[in-house]
Amino acid sequence: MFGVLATLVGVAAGHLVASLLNPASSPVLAVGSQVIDLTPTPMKEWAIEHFGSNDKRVLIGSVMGGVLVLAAVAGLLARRRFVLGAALQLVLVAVAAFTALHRPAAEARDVVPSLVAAAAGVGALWLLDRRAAAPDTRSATPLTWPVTMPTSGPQPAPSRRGVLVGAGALAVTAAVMGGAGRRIASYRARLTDIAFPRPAEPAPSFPAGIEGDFPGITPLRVKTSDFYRVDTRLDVPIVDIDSWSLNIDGLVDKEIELSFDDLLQMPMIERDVTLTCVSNSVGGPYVGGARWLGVRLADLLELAGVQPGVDQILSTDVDGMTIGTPYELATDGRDAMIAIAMNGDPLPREHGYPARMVVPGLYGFISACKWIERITLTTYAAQDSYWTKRDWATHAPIKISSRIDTPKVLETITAGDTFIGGIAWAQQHGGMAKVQVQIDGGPWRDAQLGPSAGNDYWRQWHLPWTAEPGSHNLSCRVIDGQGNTQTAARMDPFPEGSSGVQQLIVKVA
Ligand SMILES: Nc1nc2c(c(=O)[nH]1)N[C@H]1C(S)=C(S)[C@@H](COP(=O)(O)O)O[C@H]1N2
Ligand SMILES: [Mo]
Repeated sequence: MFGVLATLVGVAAGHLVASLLNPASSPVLAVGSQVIDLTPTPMKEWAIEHFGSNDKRVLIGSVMGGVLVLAAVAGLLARRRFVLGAALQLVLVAVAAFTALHRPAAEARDVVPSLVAAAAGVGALWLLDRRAAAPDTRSATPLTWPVTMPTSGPQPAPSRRGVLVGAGALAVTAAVMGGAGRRIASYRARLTDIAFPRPAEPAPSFPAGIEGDFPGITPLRVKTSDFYRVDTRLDVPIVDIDSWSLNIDGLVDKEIELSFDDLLQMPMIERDVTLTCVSNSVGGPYVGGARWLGVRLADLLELAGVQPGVDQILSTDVDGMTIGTPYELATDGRDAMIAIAMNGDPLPREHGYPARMVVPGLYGFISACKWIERITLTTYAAQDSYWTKRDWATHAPIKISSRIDTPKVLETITAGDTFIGGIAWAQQHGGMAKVQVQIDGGPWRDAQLGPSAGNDYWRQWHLPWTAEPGSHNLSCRVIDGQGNTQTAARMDPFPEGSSGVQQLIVKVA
């Protein structure tokens, strides 16, 4: 109990100090991030599949749980010998300090929150321990000066009241510090207003989706706040737009450094692009459509002058995370860009503020570097990126796929006239020709397609259906403009993206 409370005080103090310096150096977050990086790929896959977007909360919860169990042990040890308990606490903090200092972009001052956590934790433990050992002033004989502690005979009972008051005060302190830390971090995370230039190449006007007429189908443009998020971070980096810059280096004629204002001066393109995660299983949620505004990657590379022999564009984010993009694919004429706005607003922190890469047709893990700070022209032989080190593919074009949004898995619907509907996407250039639906293993029937927002964007579809009572098996598949049909051959997301055809069972009553 004491150990747990003292540790909470320490962790909260560390979190508060970290929110002022660098939120990622908070002891819990540092350890949590380290756990993410060390988790073997199959286990990560399993976590994403079972906890979905809750995977981070589950992780933080387990790290905290583990720490608190050790903290309780520290508390018990401290009751016997204070030094032992304090030592165990210090070991815990040392682990946090070590991980905070070993993050890719760590600075020396990242150790400060852990030091504060250590001081506060051990201090709290000492206070509680002393209270517990202090004689109860109410039941003791009136104090006389000088106080003579009995050297033999029955020891006075420790003051229960003193312990409770001390524990309560510490609990309140921990809660206040923890809460303040969160508040400060989110206050510092608010975005500055940016006046965006008019795009030199605006996107065509965006068609109205069919979601209004066919409720349950994913909106043609996903609300920014509903857009899926996948990254290795527990927090979001707080980037100061005035000191941020985008650097281009490696095998280039001259190194380039551009401030955010420099970027704003360049010609902007605006594009509707569908982003997909390689970890998405067939029918899964990690795919979204948005309108992006940014500078063409080709224009930026031209400023630097790319030398012969380059086959990888290695992007580095503000914390040293790396993503490798195949050079020949990113520069084959597709609208690869460094985006600074999403659906007309600055990129939200979660999606890469102040700038990120967007490359149509490539999975996010080999293209969509958020919080980007450096673009290095290099080779796969010379440099490995984060996921390549974890054995994921280097060349992974998005596989054509489709999803049934409505009816839902295991949903019970009423018999009669209804519809089946969803979303589908094909690779760039080819575009999309058809979506087909199969009911109870019958013939594949052509669905009606929603409006097109270009070849780099997904498309809605629906098929009228007269649902007979009973249980039904529904599937869908997409056929692209070059005649390729979405394969039924099942593949897991690792190492280059899932394939197969979604099958779901619905009940009609
Ligand atoms: N810096 C950084 N960029 C990143 C990632 C990351 O972990 N760190 N994750 C990538 C992955 S796997 C995907 S699918 C996309 C997701 O982008 P979103 O979160 O904006 O949807 O971002 C990519 N960019
Ligand atoms: Mo991803």
